[in-house]
Amino acid sequence: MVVEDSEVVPFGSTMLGSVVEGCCWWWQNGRVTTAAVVLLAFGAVSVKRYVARKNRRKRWAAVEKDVVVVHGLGKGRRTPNLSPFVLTLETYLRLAKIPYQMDYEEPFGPKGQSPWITLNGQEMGDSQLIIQMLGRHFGKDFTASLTKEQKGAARAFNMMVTEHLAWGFRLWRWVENKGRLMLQEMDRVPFIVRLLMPLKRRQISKSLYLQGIGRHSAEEVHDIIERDLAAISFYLGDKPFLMGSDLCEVDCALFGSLAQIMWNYSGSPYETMVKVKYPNLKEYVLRVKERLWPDWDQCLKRPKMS
Ligand SMILES: N[C@@H](CCC(=O)N[C@@H](CS)C(=O)NCC(=O)O)C(=O)O
Repeated sequence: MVVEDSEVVPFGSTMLGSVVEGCCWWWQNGRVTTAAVVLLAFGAVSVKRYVARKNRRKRWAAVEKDVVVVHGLGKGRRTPNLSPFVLTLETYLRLAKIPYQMDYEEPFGPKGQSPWITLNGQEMGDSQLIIQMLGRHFGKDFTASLTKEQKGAARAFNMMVTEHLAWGFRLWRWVENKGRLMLQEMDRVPFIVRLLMPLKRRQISKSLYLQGIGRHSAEEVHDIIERDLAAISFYLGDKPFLMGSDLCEVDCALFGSLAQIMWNYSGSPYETMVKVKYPNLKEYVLRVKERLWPDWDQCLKRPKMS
């Protein structure tokens, strides 16, 4: 078959042809320039971030002596913080009457977690280690008047809350609820946070699996966690606070976690456990809140997310 000249469309004049030609031109003439521009942009962003980081540190180091700067994740709509660990630390600072200020600009610190603090220019991570260090630094020990047996129980409950219950609660928040309620409870959700949610969920699911709790069915986990909550409820009984009539360090950890359940876990089985099945836990949370957080509502204002 003879093809008429007019039917032959030169490759270069088709859309695909133009793209291919453009790419060839770029490969021959432009790739070095493009690489240089990308490198320069990357370098400029890195320098800008480095300078901003240095300036923040200068600002935090210049804070008044013995005032703790707490770096944490942002506030929630119904709790001053959505992280049980940040809430624990803030509650402790209030109990110990240690002056502090919050910072939400850089939530992840030397251990890659939230919270962390700057005190007199020194940085430190992990809420429990921070509480121990602050206790020594400021000469505060709220367990001093407890018997050895009570001290043992306080330590055991503290570990149960921070190293066991916390995993169960995390599983509900990130896997069972897929982080949806948490996003709703944040006042402002930066686009980047939404974008990275699936990645974070996968990362947390992996850590839950490695820890072990992520290998159980949801029903099994609910049962395991209920046993913890029941144990705390039985031990608390009619006492105002976990170890008796006075607040101590373990109450901060317990409050930090249970407050999340009270206000940020609507519709979870844990909400029913705390509010209905073991109501002394709910009353306990309200009691601690009343004692240490008289300004709770003011602390919810102007939520700020990093
Ligand atoms: N043991 C730590 C746990 C802190 C923690 O798990 N923080 C969470 C926020 S609630 C976090 O930073 N997660 C990010 C991550 O681990 O990558 C503490 O007591 O401070």
